[in-house]
Amino acid sequence: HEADAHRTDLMTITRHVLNEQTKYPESRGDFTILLSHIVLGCKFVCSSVSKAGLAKLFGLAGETNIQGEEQKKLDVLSNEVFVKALISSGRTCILVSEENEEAIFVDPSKRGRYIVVFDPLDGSSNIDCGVSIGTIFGIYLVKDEENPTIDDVLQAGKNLVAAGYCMYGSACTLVLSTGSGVNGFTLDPSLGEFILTHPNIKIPKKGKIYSVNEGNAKNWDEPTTKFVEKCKFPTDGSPPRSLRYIGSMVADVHRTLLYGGIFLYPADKKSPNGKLRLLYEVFPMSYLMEQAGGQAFTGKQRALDLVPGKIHERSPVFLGSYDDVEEIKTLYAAAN
Ligand code: AHM
Ligand code: MG
Repeated sequence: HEADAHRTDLMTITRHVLNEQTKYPESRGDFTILLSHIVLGCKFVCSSVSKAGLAKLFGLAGETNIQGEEQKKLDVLSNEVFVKALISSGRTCILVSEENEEAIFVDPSKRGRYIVVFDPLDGSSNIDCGVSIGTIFGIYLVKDEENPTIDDVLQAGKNLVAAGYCMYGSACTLVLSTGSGVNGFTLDPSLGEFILTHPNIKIPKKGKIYSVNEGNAKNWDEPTTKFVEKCKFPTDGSPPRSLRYIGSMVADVHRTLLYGGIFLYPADKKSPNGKLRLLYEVFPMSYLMEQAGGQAFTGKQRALDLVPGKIHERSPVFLGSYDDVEEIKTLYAAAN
């Protein structure tokens, strides 16, 4: 009976967000409109990614097509689609993309209240072998809509009003938080709609998996080295943990969120700030982790407390199950 209700009473992402927004009587539907443009970008990328293997055959990327136009690489194309969709929503004022060196200030005629920071296609080194990749995004509000400045973007992660990612994997999954928990939606390709499939995601308090690029171990600091050593050779009688590392942040974080565990991209001697970017990688994922009951730590502080000094700033990050992140915090506290 209940299953039947689910089949006929579909909770789409738009319906879900509209429901959430009724909590705010002053809401004007702007956020819902903004989100529908982000969703459009995700659907476009999803469809392109699924055809990536056919690119050579049909000249979809990196080649000249029949009309003699140079075809664009998937990450460049995805970026263009997101930028255009976000501007045309009429709800944004500043955009920061991993693909653009400078922030984009939206023309006053199309301006709105929201700032969107995003990585249109993260993990793009995985495209050619068909491994999961994703889009990551965070949303802030501008202080003064008439006068947006770069300082509006350089806000602490805790000021985000929403964050999410879309994973182009065995299914296309969009995970979103607007500040009251985390929900997961799966694209039904026959409907072209994201349907609520993972309501109110909570990360297990403690996990059995760690996820890190161990090829960098030679250059790690002591707390990271000790933590990973403990994962492999526990001294408290617990069984060793499993290692899973895809090298695609969205996929590694998605698994961590659903199964529990910890994802690490630490600092090392060669990259003292780690690799991942604060605004559109570390912040959105940290926000989702906290909203799901987990934690995110930089090695020095709560990740969401950081205030970026520049838009493409990097930071080390340790995020995932509450207890697992607590362990790494203890190791850093002992080292200082
Ligand atoms: P990218 O933005 O150039 O794709 O790099 C980000 C990716 C993340 O998805 C992933 O977590 C990380 O790089 C993996 O890095 P590494 O290959 O050093 O392990
Ligand atoms: Mg990236």
